[in-house]
Amino acid sequence: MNDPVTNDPPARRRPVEAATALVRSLPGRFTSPLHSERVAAQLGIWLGISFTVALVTGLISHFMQHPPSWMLWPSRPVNLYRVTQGVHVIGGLATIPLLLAKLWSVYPRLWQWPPLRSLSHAVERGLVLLLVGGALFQLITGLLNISYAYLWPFSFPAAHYWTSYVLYGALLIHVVNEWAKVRANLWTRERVEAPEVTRSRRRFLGTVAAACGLTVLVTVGETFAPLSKLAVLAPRAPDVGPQGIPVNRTALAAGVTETIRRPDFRLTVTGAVRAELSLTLAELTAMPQHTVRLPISCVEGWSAEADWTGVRLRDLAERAGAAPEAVLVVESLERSGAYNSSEVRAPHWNDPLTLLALRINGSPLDPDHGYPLRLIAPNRPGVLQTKWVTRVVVS
Ligand SMILES: Nc1nc2c(c(=O)[nH]1)N[C@H]1C(S)=C(S)[C@@H](COP(=O)(O)O)O[C@H]1N2
Ligand SMILES: [Mo]
Repeated sequence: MNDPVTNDPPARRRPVEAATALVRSLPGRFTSPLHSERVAAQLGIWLGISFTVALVTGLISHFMQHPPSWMLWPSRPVNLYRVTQGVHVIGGLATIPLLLAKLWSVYPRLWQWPPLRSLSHAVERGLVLLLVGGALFQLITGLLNISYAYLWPFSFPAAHYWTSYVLYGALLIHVVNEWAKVRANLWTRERVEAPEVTRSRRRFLGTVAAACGLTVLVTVGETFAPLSKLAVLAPRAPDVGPQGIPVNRTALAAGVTETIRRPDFRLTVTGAVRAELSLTLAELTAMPQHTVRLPISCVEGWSAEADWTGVRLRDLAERAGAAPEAVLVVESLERSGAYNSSEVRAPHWNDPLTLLALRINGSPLDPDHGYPLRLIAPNRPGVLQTKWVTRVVVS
């Protein structure tokens, strides 16, 4: 029949109609029982847990590195940051297979027809877009960042931090929106499922769990030494590097190969002190030496333990007459670079485990580990364990 208005022959409208019909029929084509609300709800619960853990451990890391003035992080337990950051990074990696499985289980809904039914439907879909985009952004940039592939012009920590709020906000609203489905699928018993559907659902979820477990198994050795041989996918092995400890920034990259060897090297303690100190290496070595076993716990998830020997930061601060609640800024010979100084607040510098170390595992520090002097403190991100230390400013 020709168009009643234009009297055009029907062939002219056919491509549009055919496309509409195709898209309309798409959801019906995804016949796998794994594209079900039940699978989506089960994976959703696990994703909700893992994103919550990532948010909490991520905020711990952020606020340890950028504490507001009233916030005082404890220096114990010694391994706390090592654990929270290991959980953050390795848990994040294990979330990748989980997220892919979830996206696969729900992707037929991308072809919902009509795409937007109402304003509230549009808002709901926009929210899902934000959720999926945010989750992919966090996991992909996080993975690239720990692999040292900085493929973007922005600051990763800032982007990762702010995106986490957007993502978690979208996640909370999503959970509220979907809660009825979760309850209907997971907590009400009257739903009967054909036995073969149950079997294939369990097999699928088992495969996803195995993929997550395998991800942990081949990376956890970067912080858990007994499994270091299995850490084939970890960007850093905990025992590969000069003196058996990994290095991120070398002395060469930091531009300090000349300055660290200058015979006029001094450690100065200055600022709000009774008596400024200016100490040679020989004078530092003549002070009481202490040996502590502490890890370097990098924000990238790897960590490595060593025996460090040197002078207590507390002894230096007391000798200079710093107030017990003072804030110390430890400065490096490295001229530029985001990590060339770090703040040490009272709980950390008063801890007898906090040293300016001269030796690692019995030998003088390798230039790449901070020769002649480096900061090492308990429960502290690696980025704050300043290497090539030359000055302590008290305020
Ligand atoms: N001056 C300075 N100190 C620094 C860094 C840096 O770039 N410059 N990197 C930090 C980071 S990110 C880590 S994880 C540790 C690593 O110490 P290591 O190289 O001895 O293992 O050093 C920290 N100290
Ligand atoms: Mo680091």
